[in-house]
Amino acid sequence: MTTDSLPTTGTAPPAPRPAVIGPVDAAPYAWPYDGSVPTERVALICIDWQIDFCGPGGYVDRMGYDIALTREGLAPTARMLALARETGMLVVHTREGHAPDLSDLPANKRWRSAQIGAEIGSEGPTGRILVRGEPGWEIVPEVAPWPGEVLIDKPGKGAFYATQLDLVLRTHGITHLILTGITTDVCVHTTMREANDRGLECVILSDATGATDPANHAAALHMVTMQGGVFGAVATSDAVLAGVRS
Ligand code: C5J
Repeated sequence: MTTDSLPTTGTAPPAPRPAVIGPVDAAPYAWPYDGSVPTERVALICIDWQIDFCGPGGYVDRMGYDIALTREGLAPTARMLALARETGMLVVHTREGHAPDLSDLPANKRWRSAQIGAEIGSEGPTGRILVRGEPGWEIVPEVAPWPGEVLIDKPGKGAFYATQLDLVLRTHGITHLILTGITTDVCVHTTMREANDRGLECVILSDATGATDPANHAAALHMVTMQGGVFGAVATSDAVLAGVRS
């Protein structure tokens, strides 16, 4: 779905000015592998920037993890969103969540969440945990979708499983992905792996992602750099900005 149904505010944004990205200073290779790419073929993927993952009273907070860690990537992601909107990249936001009747919630996922005191579907300070339509499931204002941007609702960790993402990317002629979001080691990594297997050229941004454990964040980024870039490359948001030419 897209955000066409969301209310618009203020004046219309200026028309995008397409540009070229690359080479971007990245590890283990200058991204992308093919030297450069027009922004019309690039999607900025913003994964699960939801209150449930980085807001007070949400799922991650209820599990007892530090939301300061999952919030760290918000400002760099906001800068990437500004760049994507300016240069006409496809912007894709994802949200992890389940139907109110929990018919798409695997029993083992529900059981595990209950073990850690944050059962999916139970009531919390931000509504029912990880349930579509609840306050905690919404994307935080710092990186909120604009009208017309793509919104992918996913029941799992990867953004391709049981969603229309593959079709949406193909329809728009997207060949390259810039990944931001939370959490680095779970939903961002799973999505990057799924995208890589589809032949999409991916870069994950070290400062525009975050995990519930700093060591897991570092390990997830390091894994990407193995085998010559087994899933793609790792860069910073500054490096991407420096790699854009009009
Ligand atoms: C998790 C996610 N960690 N968005 N989801 O359960 O990474």
